[in-house]
Amino acid sequence: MPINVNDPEYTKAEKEYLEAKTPDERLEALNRMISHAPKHKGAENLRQQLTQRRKRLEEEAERKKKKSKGGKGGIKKGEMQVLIIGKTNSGKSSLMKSLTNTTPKISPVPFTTKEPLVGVMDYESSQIQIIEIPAIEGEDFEKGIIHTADAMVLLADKIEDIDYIREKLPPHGGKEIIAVNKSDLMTEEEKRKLHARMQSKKYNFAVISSLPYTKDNGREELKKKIFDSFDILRVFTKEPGNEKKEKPIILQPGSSVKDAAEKIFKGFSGKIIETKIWGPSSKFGGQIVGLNHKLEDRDTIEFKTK
Ligand SMILES: Nc1nc2c(ncn2[C@@H]2O[C@H](COP(=O)(O)OP(=O)(O)O)[C@@H](O)[C@H]2O)c(=O)[nH]1
Ligand SMILES: [Mg+2]
Repeated sequence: MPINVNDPEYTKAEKEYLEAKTPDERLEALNRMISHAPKHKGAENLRQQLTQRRKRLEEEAERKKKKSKGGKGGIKKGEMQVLIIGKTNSGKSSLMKSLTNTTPKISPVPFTTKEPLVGVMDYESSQIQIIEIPAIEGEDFEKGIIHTADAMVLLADKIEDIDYIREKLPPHGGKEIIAVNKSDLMTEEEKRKLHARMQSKKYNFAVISSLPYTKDNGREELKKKIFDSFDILRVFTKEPGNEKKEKPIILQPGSSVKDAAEKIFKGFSGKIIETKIWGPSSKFGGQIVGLNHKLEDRDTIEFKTK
């Protein structure tokens, strides 16, 4: 027979246990129930039930962990990595489809995306890795990847959801871009008000529609904001007599010719006998510079080697 527990801490923990959205939350609440469960003999059964439940939850968590480690393997972090984070049905998969080379399943059924989905967005001759992670309020949401991402698009179809998402995020060093989706369902007046509110909050934001056929949908602006959130230098390289390579190498701002060479492979800078440079950091096209020359975005370098 269930016994009545009067401890308010226990009742609170039980309520949170029942309402928990993720296994972690559930386990945490259960641990508090256990610590506030009555200690007397009459409650022995209850205590036993609770600890058994905990064992099951822990085993389940362990199994999940193994599953996510095996099979698909981890996600290899791209040089520029951006996450799409939001509640279910906010349009994450639709946005993923319109920004990248992926064809995710799009559906009004809640929690359709159960695993992170990785795609690539080509922008300004850079490849940006974009990852849709499962809905933030669902049980497939995993915080881990947020710690190391370079930037994240917080996607909402209601302005109220933005604070909810931000509160759920663990501490991170990535840039946040706020995107309010489904602007095709808003009137001009609503859009104007939304812009004003976002500006007054000083958000870095874009108002978008992810539906492919919508015009004036804010997606180009969002792409630019994603790209601009990376403080990077793109430097093109070429060999004497050849065209420059299509893909730039990506460097930190303030990098030198030597840094660029070492990025190509370690020790390469030692083999260079002459460097010519074209673009923003050069006084004139084909200027000969030393290894300490500071590069700028969109420079082209030509290395002559031994
Ligand atoms: N009107 C409108 N509907 C959208 C937009 N983006 C997504 N949807 C719809 O919202 C539902 C959920 O989309 P989905 O991309 O699967 O959302 P997710 O759960 O966040 O990945 C689908 O029915 C989409 O067609 C948009 O910009 N405008
Ligand atoms: Mg989805």
